[in-house]
Amino acid sequence: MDRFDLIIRNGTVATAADVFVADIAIKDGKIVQLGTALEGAAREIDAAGKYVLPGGIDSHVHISQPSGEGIVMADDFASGTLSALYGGNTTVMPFCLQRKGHPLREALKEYHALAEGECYTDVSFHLIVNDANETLLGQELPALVRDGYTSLKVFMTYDDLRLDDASILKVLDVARQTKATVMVHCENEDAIRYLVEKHERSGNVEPYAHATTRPVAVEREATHRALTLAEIVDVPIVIVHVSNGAAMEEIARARMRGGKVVGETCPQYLLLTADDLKGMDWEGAKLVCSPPPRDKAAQADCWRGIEAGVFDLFSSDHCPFRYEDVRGKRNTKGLKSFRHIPNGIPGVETRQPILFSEGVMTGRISLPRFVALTSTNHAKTYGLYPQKGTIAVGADADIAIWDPTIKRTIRHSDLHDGADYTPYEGVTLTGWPTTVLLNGKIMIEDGTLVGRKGDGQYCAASLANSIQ
Ligand code: DUC
Ligand code: ZN
Ligand code: ZN
Repeated sequence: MDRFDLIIRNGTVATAADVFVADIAIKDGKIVQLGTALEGAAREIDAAGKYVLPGGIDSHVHISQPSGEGIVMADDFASGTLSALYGGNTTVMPFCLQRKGHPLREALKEYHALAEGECYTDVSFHLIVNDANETLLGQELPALVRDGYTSLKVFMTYDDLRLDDASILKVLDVARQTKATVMVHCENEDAIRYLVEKHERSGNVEPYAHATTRPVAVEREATHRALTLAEIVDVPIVIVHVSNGAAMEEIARARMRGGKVVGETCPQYLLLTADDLKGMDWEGAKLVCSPPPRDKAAQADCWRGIEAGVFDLFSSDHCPFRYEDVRGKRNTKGLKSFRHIPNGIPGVETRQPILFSEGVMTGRISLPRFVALTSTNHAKTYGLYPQKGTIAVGADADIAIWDPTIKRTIRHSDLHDGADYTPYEGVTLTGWPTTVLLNGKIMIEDGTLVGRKGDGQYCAASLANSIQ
């Protein structure tokens, strides 16, 4: 009888703290020993010359989320998690959306049913609070937090999703009492609506108008307001998908006042600009997401935020819609206005390779900082650490082995999501994950899928590791 199920030998192991050469021994899905010249496994993987990293955790993805009327998200749990796996991820965190007037438990039951037996990575759920009624706030949310749903998102934009400030204050208050983590989408809906109506009146309805009707000022103001509300309630807050330097400054200022703020940015704010939404007939719709990409200066600011620690999380905000599909980006409700283009772009598979190539390989960030931004901080922020997000004795054996020498050009035909395009077509990156283990099981081996649908499981979050 072998002592171990598997040894990963001689890899360069990186955690959020250290880089060291070691063997990793795995037994019953867990990491059980780190050392040199370990022996006694049924199987071995030679990782010499490779980086051995904690599996990526993408804590901001949208899968099978009900969208507007006639609109269908391009990924279900099978395609979304398969794409994530190929991108070196072992856990993703999608959002379970409350329907107005309905309990969250009802949506959760349906969401679990969609995920059950379908996943290639582990999953843990955030909640979206869409109807902050007394029953939800007083009874349902506290019980859900106890049951492992410890994070929730609120929106300051979108007519059918936004909460007003009074409701956000109530949600933050429940979060303070229950130690739940609140994520906020910061854009000022009234200002956006004013600009949208003005644009439409003047016949300015092309996809590029999506960017000009959601300028930096609407994000900056809402970011400031969300941070202020959290300060008043005295509770930590996560500002998601930050796109520019002005919103970053708000985060930095709130921290200087003593606020506990987690900042998140995404690949689109490093690689795309608003100009990419211009021209090409309706093709700009492919890049419509909110907040929109900005300009080169904002890209440089976001890089600075990644390097200097304004951002703790680098997530994809994978929110895929097909382009050649009236249920996707071509949905204009017969009016041909940017206003009806579903917001969101795919990116769960390319998130880590983009930051690895553009961040680590260029020397902008260290390997431990990469691990922190793509895995460890996600587990710590959302109650999955140290079971997930690190390479340590006792942790789940969720591991991605990266070959830093592979140079590959992104083509959507090589990706595994359910969309029909990638915003990053033609971008060449150096360094890709080649082998991925989930709970000790080899899922992808040298680029080939060997794991099965259903190998990924649901993981409840734990308040024991909450950021509060
Ligand atoms: N917010 C997100 O977080 N994702 C996609 C669309 C949106 O508005
Ligand atoms: Zn959002
Ligand atoms: Zn999102």
